[in-house]
Amino acid sequence: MKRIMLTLVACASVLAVALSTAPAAAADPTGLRMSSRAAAGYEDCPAGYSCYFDGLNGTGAFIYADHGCDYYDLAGSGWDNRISSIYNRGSSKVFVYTGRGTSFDVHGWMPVGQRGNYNTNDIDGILVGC
Ligand SMILES: [Ca+2]
Repeated sequence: MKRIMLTLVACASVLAVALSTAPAAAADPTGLRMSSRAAAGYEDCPAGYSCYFDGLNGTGAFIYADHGCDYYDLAGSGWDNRISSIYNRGSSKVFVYTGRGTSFDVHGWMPVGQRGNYNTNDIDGILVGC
């Protein structure tokens, strides 16, 4: 019985550590995660995610995506025409689009590990590559 109790305590400790290291996030209608705090710089983008910031140089409110093979339409999310900088800390190339429906264009892309400004505030959608 004592051994079982020790195992349970050990498991609870591991779970507590895992929960405390997860990035703070709230659900967002686009399927992207929305940070609960503003970023002070690119380094606030969690490792393994691609991050999209309202401000230049990785500052301000930001949203992030943790998996590839998904297109995120920003309509109705509060993030349409708002992204000003990107840091791709994920594992696949990221593409950003303007327009939607049957008329949209690739506005640019961000290779893995790269970051930079998109100071046009005209991004309507994000494709995280596979
Ligand atoms: Ca902006």
